[in-house]
Amino acid sequence: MALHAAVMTPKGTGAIATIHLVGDTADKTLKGIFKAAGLAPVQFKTGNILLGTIVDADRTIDQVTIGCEGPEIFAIHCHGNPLIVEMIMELLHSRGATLISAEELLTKSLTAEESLSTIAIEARLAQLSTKTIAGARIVANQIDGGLSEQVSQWLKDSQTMSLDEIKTQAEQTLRNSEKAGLLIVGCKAVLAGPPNSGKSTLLNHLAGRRKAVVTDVEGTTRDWVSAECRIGPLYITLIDTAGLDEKLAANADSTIDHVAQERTARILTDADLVLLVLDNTRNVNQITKTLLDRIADRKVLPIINKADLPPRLDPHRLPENLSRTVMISAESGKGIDVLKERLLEITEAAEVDPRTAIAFTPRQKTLLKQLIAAESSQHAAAIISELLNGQLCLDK
Ligand SMILES: Nc1nc2c(ncn2[C@@H]2O[C@H](COP(=O)(O)OP(=O)(O)O)[C@@H](O)[C@H]2O)c(=O)[nH]1
Ligand SMILES: [Mg+2]
Repeated sequence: MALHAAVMTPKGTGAIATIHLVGDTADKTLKGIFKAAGLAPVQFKTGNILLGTIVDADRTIDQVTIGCEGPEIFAIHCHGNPLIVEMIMELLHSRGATLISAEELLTKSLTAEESLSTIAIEARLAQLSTKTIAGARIVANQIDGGLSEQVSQWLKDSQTMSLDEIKTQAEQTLRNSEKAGLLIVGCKAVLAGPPNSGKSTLLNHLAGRRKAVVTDVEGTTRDWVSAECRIGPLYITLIDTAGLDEKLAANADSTIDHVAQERTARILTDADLVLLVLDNTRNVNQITKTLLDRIADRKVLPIINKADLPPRLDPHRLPENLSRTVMISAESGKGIDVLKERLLEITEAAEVDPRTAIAFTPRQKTLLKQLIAAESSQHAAAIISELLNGQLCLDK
């Protein structure tokens, strides 16, 4: 392979950053810019770790360790300051390395390994961006087991296994994939509800810091604010939207409100889960038809907030699909534990066995759907081999 360099650690400042230098001239290039500590001449032997400095002519850039991962693969571990990383990358570039992203570099080296199936390569790539430990376990299991194993089995048994059997398994895999996706890429939860019900207060409580503006003026949160939090095994992006208020939406003079409402509607469509925050001090009319329509086909967790104040909302008058409510006080934190439990229950994320087959890329999901719709065994066989060894598709 020609000489390539990539920063393997995520963007931002960490204590240490790792740069990979890969290619047939990597050894020679490194010898030109690395000065080993001590007197011994530099010997890059697979398995060795060397301590020294990266130098550009007379200028020392950083003290580093170099891991010799293979005859043509080196990992330079430098200090995490992005400026140092940039200087080393510039130096490597000036010595002939093409600078690429971690994903691109990994894809290059993985596709060069002929024994790896497309699913295995996808799993190795997905490991770079997995959001939770449970998700990482699931993805790691797909390299040899899980989906790789299931699809190989289909390929092997295509003569003995009936198409219906394969389709039933494919359907199950797709169902499991939805829950597992919440662990692999994270869960998007949208806070919705009438203005002033306490959405921003709840976001701040769950995120553990003050982020969304809390006021008692209706329609304060005109745009949206997001925050990350962990609940059990889940990594959740909470999105606080503009109150889904018909009065605001209908207000033709206020373009900002209108735009905010439109955006809210779009965010709602994308969400994995809606946290519907209702106000304990207002009657059931706070739930407007617009609001109901917008959350109609979504997974909804109904929350009654302001439990510390005298109640006016009769839970029995709520629509059937919103009847299993959780009472909380976002201000005092009362009931938040139950809310977290219900959230895990609704997403069913904790139930995913990491050994099961999971589709974790759009390519895999599309092919599984095609397989379920396949009309003949020949067509199915073609889809199955495409699934296992087809062209890698890097579009997210
Ligand atoms: N008593 C009480 N007040 C609350 C509670 N949660 C929020 N509030 C108040 O309700 C008002 C509206 O809250 P906010 O979070 O801005 O509502 P949003 O419009 O839904 O984002 C603020 O004055 C909050 O302090 C609660 O649990 N109890
Ligand atoms: Mg708000």
